[in-house]
Amino acid sequence: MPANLTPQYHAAEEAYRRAVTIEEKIEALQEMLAVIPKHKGTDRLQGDIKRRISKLREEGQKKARTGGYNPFHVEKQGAGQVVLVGYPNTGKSSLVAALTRAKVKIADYPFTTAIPTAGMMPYEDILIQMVDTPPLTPEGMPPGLLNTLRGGDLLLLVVDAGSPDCLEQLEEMLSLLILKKVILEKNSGGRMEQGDRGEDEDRQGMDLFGRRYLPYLVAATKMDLPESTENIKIIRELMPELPLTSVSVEGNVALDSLRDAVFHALQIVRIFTKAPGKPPDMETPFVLKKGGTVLDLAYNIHRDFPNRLKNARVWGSARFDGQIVSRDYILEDRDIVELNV
Ligand SMILES: Nc1nc2c(ncn2[C@@H]2O[C@H](COP(=O)(O)OP(=O)(O)O)[C@@H](O)[C@H]2O)c(=O)[nH]1
Ligand SMILES: [Mg+2]
Repeated sequence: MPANLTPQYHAAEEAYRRAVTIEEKIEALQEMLAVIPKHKGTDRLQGDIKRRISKLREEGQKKARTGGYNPFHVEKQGAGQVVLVGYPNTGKSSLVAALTRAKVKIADYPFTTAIPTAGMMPYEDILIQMVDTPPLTPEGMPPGLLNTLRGGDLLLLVVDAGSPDCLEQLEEMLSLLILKKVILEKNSGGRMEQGDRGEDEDRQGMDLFGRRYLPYLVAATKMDLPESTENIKIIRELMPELPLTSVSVEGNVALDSLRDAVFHALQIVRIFTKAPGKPPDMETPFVLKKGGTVLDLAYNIHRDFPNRLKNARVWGSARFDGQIVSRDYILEDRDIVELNV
């Protein structure tokens, strides 16, 4: 029986997809449950929503019990977590506000942002989490911030292109990160192949001490300011390898290039699934790390799916449409996969 879901239901589901906190998620799920058409065809879906609500409640209670509320821990949401980092007044909060719909404080005096604040950035068919953070200073970073940085999937180093200290700040920031043992990935920017990694960097993206390499990008903002072009030209000459995108929130300059750069640097692929004999669901892709296989996709859908998996067919990267592939077939961005059990 078809579910015949209503526009109200889809709106609530969209709110759920965008929800960041546990409270917001529960609220959206309750709304979904309230507006879902009540008939046999939606029984399973109703059950699934109820289960998700009770799981989130448990999660919330556990957090409350342990009393472990840590404002510097930002729960991951969406297809990847991007943590912005930079000196005061460089335009971090403005950037997060322009790229997402998050309400962040923007002011021309420093230290307006006291704790990390997340928002979701729509990118084509996925949402990417952008985390605004309190600033670095020449003396160091606020306690707690280091964990936020290390926990991210991608660091976005923000510099004020209009400031005469632009180059200095960038160099200081890179040194501070090295000092704090935040190890930036060489050849960042997402165009890297396995073989391009440095000798001391093994295949799991760890260094010899087991520290994770963090992919990073640099965003130079305020390109509308007079000295910005000259400042960035100098940086590009001195550091030709730097994965740098220059933008301006004023006038919306090159924000789309930054969105693209962020997506590529996250090194993820979007996979659409289809049921046998049905058209694919092209609305909500599954997101895998680049290099992810059919088996990874099956795991993502359900933990014991891989056991039941007989074969898979792929449209997109396969030699021909609907080609039957093995479990270790590496999927490409925007592949459509049919999993047969
Ligand atoms: N001209 C110009 N000013 C900007 C731009 N982005 C931010 N600002 C201004 O820079 C100041 C600091 O911005 P904010 O986002 O609070 O910086 P944060 O401290 O790094 O979060 C504010 O006065 C913003 O209006 C930009 O692209 N162009
Ligand atoms: Mg700020």
